[in-house]
Parts: sequence; C-alpha cells; structure tokens
Amino acid sequence: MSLADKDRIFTNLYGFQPWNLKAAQARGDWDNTKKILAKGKDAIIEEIKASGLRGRGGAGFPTGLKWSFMPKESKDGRPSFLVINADESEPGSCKDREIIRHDPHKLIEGALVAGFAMGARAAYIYIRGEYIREAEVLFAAVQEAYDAGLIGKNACKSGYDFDVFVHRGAGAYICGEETAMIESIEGKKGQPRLKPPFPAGAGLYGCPTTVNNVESIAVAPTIMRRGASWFSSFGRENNKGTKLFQISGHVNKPCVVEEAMSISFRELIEKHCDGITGGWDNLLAVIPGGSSVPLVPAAQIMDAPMDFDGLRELGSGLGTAAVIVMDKSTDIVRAISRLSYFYKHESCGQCTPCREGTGWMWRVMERLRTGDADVSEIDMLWDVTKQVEGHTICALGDAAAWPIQGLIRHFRPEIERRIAENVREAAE
Ligand code: L3W
Ligand code: SF4
Repeated sequence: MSLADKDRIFTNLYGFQPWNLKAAQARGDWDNTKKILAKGKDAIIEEIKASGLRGRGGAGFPTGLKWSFMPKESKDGRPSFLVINADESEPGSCKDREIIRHDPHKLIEGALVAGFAMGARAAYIYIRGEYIREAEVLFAAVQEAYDAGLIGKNACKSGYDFDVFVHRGAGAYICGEETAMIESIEGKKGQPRLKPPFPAGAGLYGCPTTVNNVESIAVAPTIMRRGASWFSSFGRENNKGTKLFQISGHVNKPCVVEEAMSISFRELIEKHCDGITGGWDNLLAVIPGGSSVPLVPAAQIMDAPMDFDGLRELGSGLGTAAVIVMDKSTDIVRAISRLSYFYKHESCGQCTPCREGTGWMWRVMERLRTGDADVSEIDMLWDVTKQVEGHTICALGDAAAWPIQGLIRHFRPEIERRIAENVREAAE
C-alpha cells in the first residue's frame, strides 16, 4: 500500500510554500497545541506508544517506550532534557535537512509536545555544522515561536515553561552518536560514553535525557492530532507509520519522499524515481538504510518490504531509510572501499578495535580494489570485521564492519576475479 497525498505529514517537504510561522500555521502546525498538552503527560506517551512509532534515526527503538523511561517527577531537583539529533551525517541521509529547511515548525512544536510528555525543562537541537542555511532557518523559526509565546515561559498558555536551544556541531560524524552528542553539547570532545547508564538515567549534565531523531519528534504533533490508529494504519505489524525515504544513486529521479512504511522497493522506485537508470535489468545492488547497513543484491531487494523487519530478514536494515541505488556501472569494491575510508576517518579513536580495525579494513579493501592481494586475505578481512563488530563502545565499529561483510557475502566472485586478473597481469 502506498501513501495518498492527504495522509502526508510533511506537506511542505519541497518548500513550495514558505517555512515561516504564518505559513506553518496555515498548514495546521501549532493548531491548539494547548489542547494536546492538556491531555497530560501519560496520555501523550500512551498515544505515541499505541501509534507504533519507532525511532527514525537508524536504530528503530520504540519512541513511546523511550519516553516512558524518563522519571515522572524530579527526585533530587535535577531537570530533565530532550536532545534532538539533527547531526545528519550518515552517507545517503538527507531527510532531516528537508524537514528543517522547509517545515521547521513541525520540529519545534514536536519538541514542545515530546518535552512536555517527558517533563523536560528544555530541548537542545544539535544540528550538523555543515547545515549552515538550515541552522539559519532553525534559529529564525525558534525565535518566531518565542515571539508568538508558543515556547518559553507559559508555552502556548499551558502553564508550562519550555526552552529550545539550537546547538551547531563542528563536522564530526561521531557526534551523531547520542552520548558523543551529549559530550559535545557539554563542551567536551565528542566521544561516545559507555552504556549503560543510558541517557534516560544519566544524560546531559548528568540529568535524565532522551535523545531522539528530528523525524521522530517532528511527526509527534500530527500523531496526536490525527490519532495513533491513523498512524498505525500504515505499514505492517511492528513496522508502522509513514516514513521519509531518501533515494539517491542510479535512479532516474533521485528524491526525498514520504511513503507508507513497508512499501516494496520496486513500487517506491517506480512511483517516485521513474525507475532505475538503464532499466530494472541494470540494477546491481542497493544499500537500503544509509552506509552503515550491508548492501542487498538486486534479485533479493526487488520485492522486499522497505521496513525494519523486511530488510533485517535480508541481512541488512532500514537504518535511516537512505536508499543508495547502484546499477551495473558501479565498481562495487571501490564503492565499499570508499565507505571504509569514511569510517576510518570518522573513528573517534578511543577504543582499539575501531581505531586500529577501521584502518586495517580500509587498507585491505584498497588492495582488494586494485587486485593487489592474495585470495586468502578475503577470509582474513572477514575475520577482522568479526573482531571489530560487537567489540567497541559505540555502533561505529559495527557500521564499519557491516558494509564489508555485505560485500564479501554477495560479491566474493568479483573480488576473486580482480585478484586473479592482477596476478595474471603481473605474470605477463
Ligand atoms: C534505555 C535501555 N534506553 C536502548 C535507547 C538508546 C538509544 C536508542 C537506540 O545507534 C543506529 C546505529 C547506526 N534503556 C535502552 C535504551 N536504549 N536500550 O534506544 O539505541 P541503540 O544502541 O540500538 O542505537 P544507537 O546507538 O542510537 C543508531 C545506525 O543507527 N545508522 C546511522 C544513523 C545515522 C544518523 C545520522 O546521520 N544522524 O542517525 C544507520 O543505520 O549505525 O546502529 O537512544 O539510548 N535498556
Ligand atoms: Fe570511538 Fe570507534 Fe570506539 Fe565508537 S567504536 S567509541 S567511534 S573508537
């Protein structure tokens, strides 16, 4: 099932209308937000739980459940905080950018609704440093919301005080990891913390904190207005709602589009991208969830449901739903080697398997790319990925290992061919 226009949450995704408060209100944002807050904290959390919303930042953790981890009342005078992850740096991902550019009031209203439900004193929106124009829009939209009394003291005349701060990053991918983000906001070097404790127990400034992705927060007001059952009518069990897909690479019309969760890959591409360049027979492989998830070969993904479970069953994942399409003109070994370089470059360096392993993996990948390797090194590389996976403080180690595992799993003959040809050339 695909999404009808009347069911789209992000009605200004392409910026056909202004982003400002007046235009946002005309689209339905900030419409009687006080009434949503009047439902009470527990009712809001229950509604979000019932909607089936799962985190849109990559991990898919149930959003309402995460909110419920926050303390109901402050026991020791410590405030609670909401941190919104707008450090969108995953290669292939560009959906949060579109929300902030064209629909920032959905995010700010969502911050108030989510923050209120969790008893948060303030929200910090951590925006990727490279998003310069987007940060300008966000600063201006937050100021509009303050000026209109929608946030700040007695937000929306609800009797609730709630601040929103925008914090710009400085260009480190790792600051998108939630605890590195917290460190960075605190003014420290952005390095992930060990978990547990999870941020809900000890987060920003040691206070209870929830970190949510931009999209997860921005959909909350619409869910509250249209109801959990409306949202959960899209997708399938355990994979509910609408979702922003970002489709790049070898399609005729790359785009960011809101669709029903669980739409098939084929329908997604046919409906919104005018198909694959050179036709469906020319499709080689797809990275369906941003560079951190393994690729899926063409034959397996064609009719797969684009959701958490469907892609996990294929040994990959929905991630951020950044769909990177590669046709047969792609040098697949080179593509994955380039991703290896990215993870090596972005490793924060505090744990040995990641700091050393990402460098080793990239160097071996480069030799496999040129064919300047022995066939036995394919298995050795596989072993190295297994030494890194699951042995690091944060998920960057896994993210560096999985694309290589996907390549070896599905394209081993191509790697062997390069090695064989290089050996032959050297002998001639
Ligand atoms: C309390 C528990 N809270 C889990 C919370 C946890 C976090 C959320 C998910 O990585 C993935 C990563 C990237 N008590 C809890 C609990 N939580 N158990 O739930 O946690 P986790 O550890 O499963 O994931 P994560 O560390 O948040 C996110 C992948 O997403 N990814 C890339 C994303 C990139 C961006 C971007 O560019 N902005 O988001 C793509 O696939 O590799 O696997 O909040 O605290 N018992
Ligand atoms: Fe840093 Fe890598 Fe360890 Fe994450 S896995 S904490 S990025 S060294």
